[in-house]
Order: sequence, then structure tokens, then C-alpha cells
Amino acid sequence: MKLTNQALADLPTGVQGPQYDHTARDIGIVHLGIGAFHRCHMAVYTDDVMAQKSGDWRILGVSLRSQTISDQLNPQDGLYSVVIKDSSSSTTRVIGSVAGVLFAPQNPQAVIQAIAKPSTQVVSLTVTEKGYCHDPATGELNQSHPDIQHDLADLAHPVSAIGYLAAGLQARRDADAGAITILSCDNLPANGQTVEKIVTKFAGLVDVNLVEWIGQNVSFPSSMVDRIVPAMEAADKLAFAQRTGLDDAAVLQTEPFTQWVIEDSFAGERPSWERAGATMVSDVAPYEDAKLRMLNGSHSALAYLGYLAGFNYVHQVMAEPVFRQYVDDFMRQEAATSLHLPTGMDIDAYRRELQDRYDNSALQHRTYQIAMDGSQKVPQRLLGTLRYHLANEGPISATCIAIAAWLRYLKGEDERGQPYEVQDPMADRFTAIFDEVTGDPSALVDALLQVQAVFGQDLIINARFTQELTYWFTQILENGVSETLSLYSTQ
Ligand code: CS2
Repeated sequence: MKLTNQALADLPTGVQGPQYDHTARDIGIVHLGIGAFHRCHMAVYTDDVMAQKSGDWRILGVSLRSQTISDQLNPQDGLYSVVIKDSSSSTTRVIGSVAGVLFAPQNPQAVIQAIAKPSTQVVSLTVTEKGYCHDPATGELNQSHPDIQHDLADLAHPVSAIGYLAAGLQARRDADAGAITILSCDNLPANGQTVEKIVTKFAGLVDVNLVEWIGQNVSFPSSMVDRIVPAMEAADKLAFAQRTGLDDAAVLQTEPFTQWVIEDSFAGERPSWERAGATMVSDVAPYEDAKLRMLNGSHSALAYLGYLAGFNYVHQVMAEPVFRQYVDDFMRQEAATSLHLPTGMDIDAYRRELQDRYDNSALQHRTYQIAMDGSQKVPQRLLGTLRYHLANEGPISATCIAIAAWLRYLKGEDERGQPYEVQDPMADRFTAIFDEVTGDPSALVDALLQVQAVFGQDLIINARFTQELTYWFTQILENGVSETLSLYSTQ
């Protein structure tokens, strides 16, 4: 049975449909980058709110690059199933909050007009770190980014999320459609301020008056988002269809855990997400830093070390004692101690909970998936921790091992000599460095640290850091990850 509005009356046992008449609700949110994460996170919170309360908060999804999602969701009336799994149980629900999906390249004006529509109160984003077209080390707009260059020249047909936001806000101003909130839900520090800075900078380059209008009419709250959502594979979809008899091209799977901390500064209306478990605060920064350094930092460490050593999934890496101990040390001794914690947060309990989440073998979360786009992730996941301890003479070995593993991963060949594609917007630059630099490992480290968009200017001149990093990079290169972690554990 194909999943559509009609099928809801007759869902298989064990699959729960929306608990409200979703077809009677209108759109109040435009979401840029409607991938798996958004559909297991904000769309679920919004679905929960609408089940409890009236309000027109359905989401119009926008896909900026891939037509797959619109092709999957539109024939299903926007409906999709979410399977929530841990090692012992699994529950399935159908989400009704997504009204449909626009494939942006097919009709850019439709996206711009949707942002300009008075009933749209929130434009949210999950476009991943690289979607901000910024310099990861500084958070500033990268004006030479090809997508930004394109959008500066032709804002009627944008290609970047930043271009769409600027064009949409311009149209909204011209239509006198009132205040609006831009809500970033990506794993970036101060994501609200970051997108504000980037959009405002871009706006100033195309339409000076727009900058003033944005200042008066648009708010950019920050938010911390958390839920592990592995990419769905064909085999998983097939297994779902066989188990339930439901034909759902857009089914997703995720973990039970979910968290959303939102800065409560909205320019217009918003759904009461707190009713669905979101936490509204005045300052998200302590939550965001804790999540980025503890979860995402350890995730990236596990991904690079684990992938190089031949592990496909996070739970497999966690099952190896020497890796598990390393991750525990990384979090306990270096990430946790670098933080200014949110009031009342029990960081030890948080660490243990993260380890339990990584152990979830039902998720099948690929190390290769997390390893993607390191140049955009490493600064906020690892370098903040590093800089803190360099300034305070704290421990840096575990963080240096994680950075060394990333640099080694950029070689594009694992420890068994198997080549793989390094998926990263800066991959060409890294490949050229590995091709051109010969000599001892320190020459490679030196060349890689010169990539200022990642490392800034301060780290390459810090002798404590360069020596420690070179030491661990050489160990990993010459002796492999497992031996390196064993060596680390004896220190
Ligand atoms: C992961 C994140 O792929 C990655 O880089 O670290 O997507 C992670 O699963 C989420 O941030 C969890 O909230």
C-alpha cells in the first residue's frame, strides 16, 4: 500500500498516523534543505505541537540541489514514516507536518515568493555547514565562493541558501509582508548570529536598503539541534516495506533521543515547540558548545580513526576497548574541561549518555557519513577545545590525535591501502598537498596547517601544538590507528 493521505485510514498495525487533521492546517514555515535530519527533528517537533494545539504550522520544504526528495514526498502528500530504534525496540509513526517540497532549481521564484508570503513566519535551515558559503575559521561570508559569485550576479535565480534568503527577504520587504524569523538548525557555533552576519553581508552587496530592513524586521535566533539520523539505505527501505507492507519511498530511521534548544527571540509568531519538548532559552551558546565539542567532536574522532582502521559503523568502533577508552578520555579530559557549562548540566551523565547512543547497533551509522566535509566541521568540533587548552596549558593529546586522524584521512587511502573518495568542498586542495609534498610527515603537517580557512593563523605558529600534532600524525601514518591508540593509552 502506497503511503498517501488516503492510506492513513488503513495503516498497518504498529504504525501510528498523525494525531490531528494535518490536511486542515496551512503552511507557516518554509524550510531550506529538507533532508533526513530535518524530517526526524524539527518536522517531528512541529507535528507534535500541531497534535496538541491549533495553528497553521505546516512546513513547505525546499530542496536546493537534489530532486530526489520532492520526487519521493510529493506523490505521498508530504507524508513519510519515521522508525525510532534502539537495540531492543522500534516504533514507527507517520509525520504529517510537511505539506510538500519545492525543488528550487525548477522554480526559484516559487521559493522566493514562499518566503515573501505574509503567512510565512519562520524560514528555517538545515543546509549543512558548507551550505553557509562561509570561511569556517572566521564565520565570514566567502565572497569568492562560486555559488555566491553566481547569486551576486543573478539573484532572480539563486543557487545558494544565502542567495535564496536575500532574494526572499527582498521580495518580502517589497510586498510589505512584515517581520520574519530565520532559524538556523545546523551544527555551527552561534548559528543564528553566523547566518545573520552572512545574509547581512550578502544583502549589503546587492541592495543597501535591504540591510536596514533586515535589521528592523528579521530576527536570527540560534538553536542547538541533536538527533542522530543515519542516511537511509536501499536495503533498509526494502526491509521496512517487507515488515509493514507500506510502500514509503521517504521512510527514515533514527534514535529515541532528541533535543532542541532554541533562543527565544522570534520576530513574528512561532509554534509552541516547548510543548513538544524543546527548551526555550535566552542564550544557546553553552548548549551549542557542549554539543559541538562533546558529541560532534567525539563523533568526528570516531569517524576518522574508525574508518581508517576498517570499521564501517560507529557502534563497531565503540565495541573496540582501545577506541572506547580513547573516546572516553577525549570527552572527559579535554572536551568537557574546555566548556563553560549550561546551568545545571551534569557533564558526566551527558558523556555516558553519548556513549550509550553511540552503542546503538540498530542505527548502523556509517563512519564514512560522519567523515564528510571535515574542513567545515573540524574548526568548531575540535579546534575550540584545542585553543582553550593551549591558552590554559591543559591537555591536548586526545584532540591532537583526532586532528591527526582527519589529516591522515585526507590521504584518501585507508590502512589496508583501499582508496576512497574524500568528500569535502576543499578536497582538491588537500589532494594536491598529498601529491606535491614529499619528505617526512612534518612537511605534510606543515603544508596542511597552512590551510587558513580551517586553521586560522594562530595554530601553525604554536610550537606545542605543531610538535604534538606531528608526533601523533607520524604515529598514525607509520604504525596505524590501533597501535597509536594503544600507545596513547599507556601515556
Ligand atoms: C554527525 C552529526 O555527520 C555528522 O557529522 O556528527 O550529523 C550528528 O549525528 C548530529 O549532529 C547529532 O545531533
